[in-house]
Amino acid sequence: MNQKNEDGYELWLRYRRVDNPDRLRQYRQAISRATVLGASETAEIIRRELGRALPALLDRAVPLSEQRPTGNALVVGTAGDLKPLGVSIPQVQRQNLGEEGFLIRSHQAGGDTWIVITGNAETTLLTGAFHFLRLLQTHQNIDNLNILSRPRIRHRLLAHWDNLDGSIERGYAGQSLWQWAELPETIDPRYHDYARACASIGLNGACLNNVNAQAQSLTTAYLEKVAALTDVFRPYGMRVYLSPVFSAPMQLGGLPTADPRDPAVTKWWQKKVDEIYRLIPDFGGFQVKANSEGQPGPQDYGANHDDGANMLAEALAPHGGILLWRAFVYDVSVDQDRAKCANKEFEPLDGKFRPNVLVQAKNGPIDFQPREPFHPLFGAMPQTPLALEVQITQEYLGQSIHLVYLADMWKEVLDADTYARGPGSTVAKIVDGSVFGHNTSCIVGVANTGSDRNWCGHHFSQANWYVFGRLAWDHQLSTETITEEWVRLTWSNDPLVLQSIKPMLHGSWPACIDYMTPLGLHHIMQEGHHYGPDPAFNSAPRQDWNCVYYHRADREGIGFDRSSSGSNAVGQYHPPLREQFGNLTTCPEKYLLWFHHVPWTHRLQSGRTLWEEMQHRYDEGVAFVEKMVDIWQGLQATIDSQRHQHVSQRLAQQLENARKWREVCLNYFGQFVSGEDT
Ligand code: GCW
Repeated sequence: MNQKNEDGYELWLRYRRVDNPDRLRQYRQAISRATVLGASETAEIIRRELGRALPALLDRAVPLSEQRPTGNALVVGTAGDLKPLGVSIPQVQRQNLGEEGFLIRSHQAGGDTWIVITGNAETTLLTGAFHFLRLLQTHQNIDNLNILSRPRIRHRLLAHWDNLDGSIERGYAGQSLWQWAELPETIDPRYHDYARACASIGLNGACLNNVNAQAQSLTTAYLEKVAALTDVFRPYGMRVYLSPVFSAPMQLGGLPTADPRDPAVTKWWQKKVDEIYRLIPDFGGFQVKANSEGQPGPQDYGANHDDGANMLAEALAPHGGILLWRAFVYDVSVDQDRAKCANKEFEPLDGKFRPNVLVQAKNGPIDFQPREPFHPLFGAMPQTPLALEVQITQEYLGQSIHLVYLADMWKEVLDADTYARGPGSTVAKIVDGSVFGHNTSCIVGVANTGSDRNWCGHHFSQANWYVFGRLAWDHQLSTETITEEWVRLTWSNDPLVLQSIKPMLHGSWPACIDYMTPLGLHHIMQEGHHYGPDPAFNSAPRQDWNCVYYHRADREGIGFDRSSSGSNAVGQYHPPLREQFGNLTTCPEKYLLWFHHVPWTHRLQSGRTLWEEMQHRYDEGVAFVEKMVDIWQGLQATIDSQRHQHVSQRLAQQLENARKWREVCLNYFGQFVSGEDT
């Protein structure tokens, strides 16, 4: 079978003819025509999407109209618009849908059956339409539909670390999508495709510029460009956010200070925010990195995070904007253990933030490592809504060269029990607001998109964008469900493809941990670019930028002692976790070297000594990449050669890199291990 070549631009929206004859028959029977009610731009987008998808999937014409259909049909409209057609959505159900939910329901209209997609706003109809198309793309039964779905988290954002010169910090898929030089006059058609892709997986916001921000992004000229992008995104239900630099009042306003307690500074921000809302009435808000890695912030003036955050939040509040204040801070004067810094700075501020402030923490306390225990800030600030930030772009996980599927990593974090209000206080439930009763919530994914034709560099990195959106919408979905969807949508519904790719995806993250940083090791990547291994590195300007700071290997053993006899970072977790993590014998082995300095001869559950186990893990990690190479080879005849070759080349590189990781790490750590330890 020779498949037509594909370049990956279509992502998971490929709309190939349904190649299951029974399903095709069912779909053709159920959808003889389609009606999209409403005259808005969004309704037009839905019409375009259905006009593109249905004839392609069903391989025949599907007439589209704005009229009451005859025959079996797909009907899309808000509850209000459906009424004249005799479709009434009960009040309770409408309430249940909330602002963003959609309902897909089979409806008897005389002798005909309609499949009705509805919701309270037009953008929710778009999400519902994409959901329905996904059912067809993945060959699901569409008889007797009754699907009500609403997001568990209110703000679901991609954060772009894009600089105004077009480069992307930690971007591995080309240049920024935003053509600042051409905006606002020229609208790159790709902006529509970007918003469409985001909408299709339920995302509703994008922060356009790097958190290491430039003041220029707040100038009127740039705001006009941002407004033009917003005009494109709006009908897709996507809001726009910006990262302001805290010192902007000095750089742009010529003020002598950016002290948040100075009335002139407050005034400057108010005027700036008012200007933003004049140009962009539905502007989402700000995401701020302050007093972190050299960025300016309130502490430069003896003020604190709450002063800075509240000043900006007050400017945004009258317009309905939110303020995401990042908790990624690690000032050595706060604590010698970087993992403890954020809690030490932020916990005392709980209760001091304005209602539209969300404190944003990364999934773990260090920095997007292949695996980290959850960030102890989740559960430590009951009075403050906390936003969760994960990194879709694979800064520390092989960038766009390694196939590493992040679904299970995020799920592990979301499902982690913080015990903040007893058992069941998972990170997911803290983030969605349900544990502490907050009515605002947010999840942020650092984007992996760029100007590469396939958007993400690696065809398989698209899966991480996809799964981020799906989990942001519903963190209760199983990763198996999402994986199955993505493979069917992106590759094929062919059972051989499914059976081959699903285990590759689910095995790829554990394998990456094993060949890079097994058993709780972390941050032993090369300085700066963070790509390869460099466990010996010890010449950074700060201790906690050195790899030796993190692994602490010596003649006795290896690992960072964060138990109560060490840095006591375990003390930042609620019981029973602090005891569990703090005790060498009860600490889950996946976090062993994160929390303990462990003797080389310590025996693990496998019966192997630590050193034997480390060697075993590195071997296992490499072996899995070898397996992926084989599995992929077996799909040569089933996958189009363009994408097949692209992935093959990257897998070959990944294998070479994984072997390198094993060689470098085992050689280096092996020096500390004496004959008797092995
Ligand atoms: O992981 C580190 C990255 C920086 C990044 C920083 C942050 C945007 O290496 O490139 O800066 O985190 O999250 O602020």
